[in-house]
Parts: sequence; C-alpha cells; structure tokens
Amino acid sequence: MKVLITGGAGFIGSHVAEHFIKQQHDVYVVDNLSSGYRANIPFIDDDHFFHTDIRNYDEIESIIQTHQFDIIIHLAAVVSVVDTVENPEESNDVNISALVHLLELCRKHLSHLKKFIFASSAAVYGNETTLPKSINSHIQPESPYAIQKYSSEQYVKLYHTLYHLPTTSLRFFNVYGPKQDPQSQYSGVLSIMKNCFDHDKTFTFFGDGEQTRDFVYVKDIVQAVQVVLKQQASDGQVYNVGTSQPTSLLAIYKTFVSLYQKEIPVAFADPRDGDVKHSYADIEPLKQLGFLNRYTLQEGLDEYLKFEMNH
Ligand code: UD2
Repeated sequence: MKVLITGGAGFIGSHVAEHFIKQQHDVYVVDNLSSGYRANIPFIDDDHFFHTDIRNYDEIESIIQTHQFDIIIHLAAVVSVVDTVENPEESNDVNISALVHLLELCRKHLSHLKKFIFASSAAVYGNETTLPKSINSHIQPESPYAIQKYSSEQYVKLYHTLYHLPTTSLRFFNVYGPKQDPQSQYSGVLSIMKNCFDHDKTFTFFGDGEQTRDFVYVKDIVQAVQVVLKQQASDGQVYNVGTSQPTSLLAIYKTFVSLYQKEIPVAFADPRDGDVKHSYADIEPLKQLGFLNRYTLQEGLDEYLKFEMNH
C-alpha cells in the first residue's frame, strides 16, 4: 500500500516510517526538517522524500494527486508547546489550517483512502486533576498547542461524520525512545535525563520529583497506529495512547541508576509554571481494539539505551 507520513523525519514519524518500510509498503515522507532530521530516515530514498512544508498547499496537492495514497499518517506540526506560546498565529496555520487543507485534499482526491491518522496529545486535558485521563474527561487546553491539537482532532472527527473519511485521532501521552532530541529544556524529560547520564551532567528535578507521567515507548505508539489501521471500528474515534501506568520521575531516576550502574549529581528547582502533578491514561478503548503494551518501562528504557549505544 502507498503510505504518506507527514513529519516522517521526526522522532515519532521516523519510527512509524521504519515500521511501514519493514512491512514492505511504499512509504513517502513529507517533512520541512524544522524539528526532524533527514538522517532519521536513511531507509527512505530521495524519490520518496519531499523536503517541503505542509503549508505549501500547491505542492502538497500535487503530491496527493500524483501518488493517490491509501494511508496518511499526519504527524507534521509545531511540536513545542513553548513555540506555540511564542507564535500562536503561525502555529495555528501549521497545526490547524494545514491539517484542514490536508483533509480537504483527501476529500477531493482520495476517494479510496483507507485511513487518515492524526497525532493529538494528552495536552488537551491540561491541569484538570481527574485520573486516569479518559476520552470522556474534561478538556482544558492551557496553551495554543493544546487548543490546536483539540481543534484539529475535532476537525478530523467531523470529516468522518460529514464526509465519511476513515479518520482516527490518537492522543499520545509522554512518548520516549531512540531519536528523541534532548536539546532543549522542554524536550521529553527522559531524553534529558538520559543525556545527563551519558555526559555525567547534573539532572534537575523541577519540583520534588514525585510528579508522575504515563511514559510510553515509541514502538508502542507504532503499534497503536497499526492497531487502528486494521480496525474499521476506529473510524471517527479518538483514543488515548499510553500505558495506563503512572511513574514518578524519582522512580525513573532509580531505573536509570540501575541500568547505567552509576549515580549522577541531581538538583531540585521550583516546579515549572502550570506543571501537571500527575497524569496517566485510560487506554481501555484502545485495548478493546486489540492493543496491548509490548514494552514495560524497564524494557523500553533498556532498548532505548542499547539503541543509542549502537548508533
Ligand atoms: C508533555 C509534553 C508537552 C505537552 C504536555 C501535556 C513532551 C516533551 N512534552 O509535557 O508537549 O503535550 O505533556 O500535558 O512530551 N522535568 C524535570 N526536569 C527536566 C525536564 C522536565 O523535572 O529537566 C519535569 C517536568 O517539570 C514535568 C515532567 O518532568 O513535571 C515531565 O516533563 P516533560 O516536559 O517531559 O513532559 P510534560 O508531561 O510536562
């Protein structure tokens, strides 16, 4: 099948692309390389790689018309919450307008489309304290990013209701794994902690370290994509993707200590403004489709560390 992955050179996109390549699909990637890297996808040749922005509407239309994709996985976005706070208007164009444009192109040109998957985020739940976060939990967007993800998933759903496009949205919780970029203080905390262990740098806990997150290994995200692809019952639906296990940062730190067989210096600073204290996902609806987490945190971290050592 012909698969298009927007944002396919990014952290999550590159794993999704690799999965489809291994399954012998014909995989195309659109990426402007603003946060992804061409080197993340050496298995995609230049004929299958479009170095362009999803806001280049004419070019995107021509790609869609020419290639007649069976599956589209839409991961391209302004992925940093901080960037959306600094640039609400521009990020709105990327995260909402370009998505609506892509959906329109599917409606106009891809009558045989088998699935359109959109990457949403646990950010839509904001600081509301009810746990676990379920699809029916209160939505409380607290950044342009969260508003954009929520609006987009509603568009994605509406295109199923109004135009019968086979669309599904996935709300990712805290994803970690190989190729996650640790460069900014707003990168995923596990990539930052790993970087500190690799270079014997001080890791700073924002707050007391007792905060919990639902850390999900990137290959389980790939599996969730595969599960919803196979299940028509997922059309028009939104699913959480996590592990349904909350883990504290202090517990993660201890796991790193045992995996690396060493300690590193740590510090404690004030909690980040607006930081959520606890978060984990209700993933029952996804399990009912056949999803089962393949990686415990220990297994995911173990594979993550080994991968990075070998590359
Ligand atoms: C995640 C997403 C964010 C948004 C949000 C929605 C990532 C990187 N961020 O933010 O985009 O979707 O979920 O709820 O996926 N921390 C430290 N030290 C550090 C870095 C972080 O203590 O050096 C703490 C941080 O204050 C937070 C926890 O670690 O309490 C997790 O931080 P994060 O940025 O990895 O993820 P989160 O859940 O805040």
